[in-house]
This record gives sequence, C-alpha cells and structure tokens, in this order.
Amino acid sequence: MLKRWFSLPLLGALLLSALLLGVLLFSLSVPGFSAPLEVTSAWARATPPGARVGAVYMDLFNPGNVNQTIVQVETAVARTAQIHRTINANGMLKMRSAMPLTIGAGQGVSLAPAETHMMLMGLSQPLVAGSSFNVTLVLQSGEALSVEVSVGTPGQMGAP
Ligand SMILES: [Cu+2]
Repeated sequence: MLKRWFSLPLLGALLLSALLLGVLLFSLSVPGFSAPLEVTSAWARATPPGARVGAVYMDLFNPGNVNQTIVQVETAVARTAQIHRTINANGMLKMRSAMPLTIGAGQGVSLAPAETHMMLMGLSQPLVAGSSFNVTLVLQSGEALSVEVSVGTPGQMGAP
C-alpha cells in the first residue's frame, strides 16, 4: 500500500517526461519546421560627414528546415535599405538588387565587403565608429528580425 503511494507520482513524472520528449521530437521532425534566422557579426564602416550611402555586413544562418526569405530591410538611419550583390561586368563593378534574398534550410549567407552587402541609401546621419544602430529584416513568413549593427572604423575589413 505504502509502495503504491510512492510510485504513483513517480509514474506520473515518467509519463509527463515521455510526453514532453515526444512533443519535442515531433516538433523537430515535422516537415516545415521553421526557426528564426540566426544573425551574427553585424557591422558597418564609419562614414565620412555628408556621405549619403553606407554598407552593412553580417552572417546569416538558417537553422530550420524550410527556406527563409528576406523581402524587406528597414532602418531609421537611412531612407532606404536594400541587399545588393556586386557583379563584375567587363571589368566594371556594378551592384544589383539581391532581394528577395533566400537563405536555404540549413544554409548560411555572408554579407561581406566587395560581395553581397546591405546598402543604406539616403543616410540621415553619419555612421560613427564605436556607435551602433538597428536594422530590421522582414521575412516572407511575416516575422521581423531586429539586428544591432556595430560601427567600426572606415578601414575595417571585418566585424569590430
Ligand atoms: Cu550596394
């Protein structure tokens, strides 16, 4: 009789653990499991006074098993923000819109100097070394991801 009183709560706890584990495994194995984008090393170079454009770099990683697509970029420090790809057309470097930008399931995309980058056009203020500002990545799923961007020196080649 006494044994039964002790074992009931234990049995309950075991059942609950099994249930929680089941839910966890189910959510991980369900096709279409989406996870927010992981954004690391978001940075920009300082801009000279009066400059109208700036660039933002970051590493994007999609840990989910569905593609994630960035459809819009917003920031308070510029009139417009866009993701660009730098292309070499007969020795001339040109920039083309790279939006919407899709990051495949389990894939990463790096925005880096001279490559794919985020362009800020119509800067409302200079980007000052040591400061930071935010950009918002709007995904096709409707999610909006706020990213803090650290400003490095004008000659910076990687994240400060
Ligand atoms: Cu550009």
